[in-house]
Amino acid sequence: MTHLIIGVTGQDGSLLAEKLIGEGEKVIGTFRRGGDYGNNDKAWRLDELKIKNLISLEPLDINDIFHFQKLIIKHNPDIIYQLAGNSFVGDSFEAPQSTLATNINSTINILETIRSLNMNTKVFFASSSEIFDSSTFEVKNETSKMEPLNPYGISKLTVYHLVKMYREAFGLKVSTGIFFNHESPFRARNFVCRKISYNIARLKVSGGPSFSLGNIDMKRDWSSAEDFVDGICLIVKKPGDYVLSSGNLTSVRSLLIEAARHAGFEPKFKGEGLKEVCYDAITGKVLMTISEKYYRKIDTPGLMGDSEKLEKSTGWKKTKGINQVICQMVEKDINRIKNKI
Ligand code: G4F
Repeated sequence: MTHLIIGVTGQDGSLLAEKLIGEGEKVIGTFRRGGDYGNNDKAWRLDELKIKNLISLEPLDINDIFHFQKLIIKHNPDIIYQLAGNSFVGDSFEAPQSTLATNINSTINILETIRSLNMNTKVFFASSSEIFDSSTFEVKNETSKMEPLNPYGISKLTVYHLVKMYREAFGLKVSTGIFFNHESPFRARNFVCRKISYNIARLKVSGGPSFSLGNIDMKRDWSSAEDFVDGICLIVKKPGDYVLSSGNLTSVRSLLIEAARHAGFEPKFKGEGLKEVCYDAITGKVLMTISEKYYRKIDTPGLMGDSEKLEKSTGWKKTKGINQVICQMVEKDINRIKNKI
C-alpha cells in the first residue's frame, strides 16, 4: 500500500513513517514547500531515525489545492495522514489568522480533492483535546461538549466538524483523532516536556544557566506519541472520530521532578509565585526559575480524556506512562548532547 504522510518531518509524522517503513510499506512524505529539508534542521528526526532515504520526500504547500492535487494524481495513495499545520497553542494567540487559515484550508483541500476525484482513499486528520469545553472537569469523550478557548482549538474544532460532515454527507472514509498531549524524544523543544528533558540533560552534561518555565502547576493528560501512532494505524481501518488519551492528569512540576531525578539531581523547590525556583539539593545549583513570559493569556485547565471508544472498537492499548516517556526523553537528550547530535 502507498501511504502519504503530510508533515512527515514532525514528531508524529516521523514516528508514523518509521512504523510503516518497518512494516514494509511504501511511504511518501511531504515537507513544507520553501524549506530545504536537506540543508537545515527540518529533517533531523528522519535523519536520527535513519529513514530519510527510505521515504519519497515531496515539497508541498498544503494551502494550494492545485499543488496538492498534482501530488495526489502522481502518487495515488491508499491512505493519507494529515499531520501538518500549526500546533503550538501559545503561538496561536499571536498568529490567529494564519493558524485558522492553515489548519482549516488544508482540511478542505484534502476533503474536496478526495470527493471531487471520486477517490476511495482513507484519510486521517489530527484534531486536539483543545476543542473541549474546559469549564467542567468531567472526563472528555467523543460526545462531550466542545467549546475551545484559543485560536488553535477553534481551528481544530472546525477540522473535526468538516471531517464528520464529509464522512456523513458524502460517505468518505475519513477520520479524526482527538489527541490529548503526547510526547517522545522527537518532540519540538518549545513544548514543555521536551523543554524540560533538553534543559535537564544540558544542565547534567554541560552545566550552564538555569532555564525558565511558566505555570508549573498546570496539568495535562499526557501519553506516549508512539502509542498514538499505533492508534492512528488502527483508526484508519475503522473510520470515525476517536479520543486518544491516557486518562490521567500529571502536573508540569511533577514531570520536572521526574526528569531531574532521572538525570541524577535531587530537585527541591523554594520561593513562591514568580520567585519560585527549583534547585539541586546536592550542589545547591538552581535548575529552573519561573518566567511570566511563558504564562499563557488563557491556559486551558487540565482535562482528562476517555479512550474507551478506541479501545473497544479497535483493541488499542497504551503501553507507556508519561513518567517512563520523560525518562526516555532525558536519556535521549543526554546522548544527543554528549554526541553533539
Ligand atoms: O507542552 P505544551 O506547550 O502543550 P499544550 O499547550 O497542552 O499543547 C499540546 O497538546 C495539545 C493537546 O494534545 C495539542 F493540541 C497541541 O498541539 C500540543 O501538542 O504546554 C503544556 C502545559 C501548558 O499548560 C503550559 O502553560 O505546560 C505549561 N507550561 C508551563 N511552562 C509550559 C511552559 N508550556 C510551554 N510550552 N513552555 C513553558 O515554558
